[in-house]
Amino acid sequence: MSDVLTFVSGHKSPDTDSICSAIAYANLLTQMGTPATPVCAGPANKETTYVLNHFGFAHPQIVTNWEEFAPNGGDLYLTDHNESKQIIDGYKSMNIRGVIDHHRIGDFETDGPVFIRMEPVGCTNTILTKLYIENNQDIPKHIAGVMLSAIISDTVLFRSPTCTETDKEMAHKLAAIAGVDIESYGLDMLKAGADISDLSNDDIVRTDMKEFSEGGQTISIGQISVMDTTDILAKQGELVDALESLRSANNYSASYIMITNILDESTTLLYSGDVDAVVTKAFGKEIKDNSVFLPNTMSRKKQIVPPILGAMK
Ligand SMILES: [Mn+2]
Repeated sequence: MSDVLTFVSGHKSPDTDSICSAIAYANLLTQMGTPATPVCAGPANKETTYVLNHFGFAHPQIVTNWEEFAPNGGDLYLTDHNESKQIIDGYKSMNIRGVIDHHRIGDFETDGPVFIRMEPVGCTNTILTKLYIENNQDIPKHIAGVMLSAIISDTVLFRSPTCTETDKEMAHKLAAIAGVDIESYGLDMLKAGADISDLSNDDIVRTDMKEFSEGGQTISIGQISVMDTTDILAKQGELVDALESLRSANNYSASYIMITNILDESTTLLYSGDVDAVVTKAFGKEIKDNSVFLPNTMSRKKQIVPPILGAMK
């Protein structure tokens, strides 16, 4: 046995797939002979908290800097991300051994050889389900529950354009193992995540925030999902002000927040920064008061990031 510690982590501003993929992959590595510990980059959001409580998991340990957390280094597997800006700070001191992801490849670079499994599916946990099956590993009931939750979350109960037949197929396998009714459990879970009643404007614009870079400029894009946009859009001006504070504090060229209505599958995109031309070019729609309404739009990865980065070029 080696005494190297092995960790699995999802991205900064963790979402349900990020935390549950770390739990599921750490368990798979452990079952296959490499004891591994899941960690996360920050506190679980409401949806993920609901999931962890429902299936009886403790909150994984939070790591904000690898050099401080593991001064002697260790092995690190990344799930649900690969871009350097989304990896927990100080990761250069760790030995990155693998990546399981379903996002675009950004600026990913390692010192040594690495196990990579990337597929253009709707959720990292879909790929992990396949890895369990390919390795003839049983999926424990409660692990299947959090894996299913992640697929429901990332595909918004199979409604997102990122959802593939493979996601549905793996979700149904997981539901059978977990003993969960996908529709009723899924709606309860999404409802728990869509409760924004106690969030400040600063919290709202930072929800599920990710950074992206293009042509030497960095932008942030957050996403908040709700079942009714009336209350949140009533304070659109205040939210744009909060975005501007976020943008200037971090020197971003722009900060965006997607306000996604899960039920009618639309997104209102708010932004700050001198990017009217970028937004107009990206979406070809009328912009008004730093916002643009995008029907049939739920996916940051597929429908927001590519047009915005494309328009920045
Ligand atoms: Mn994901």
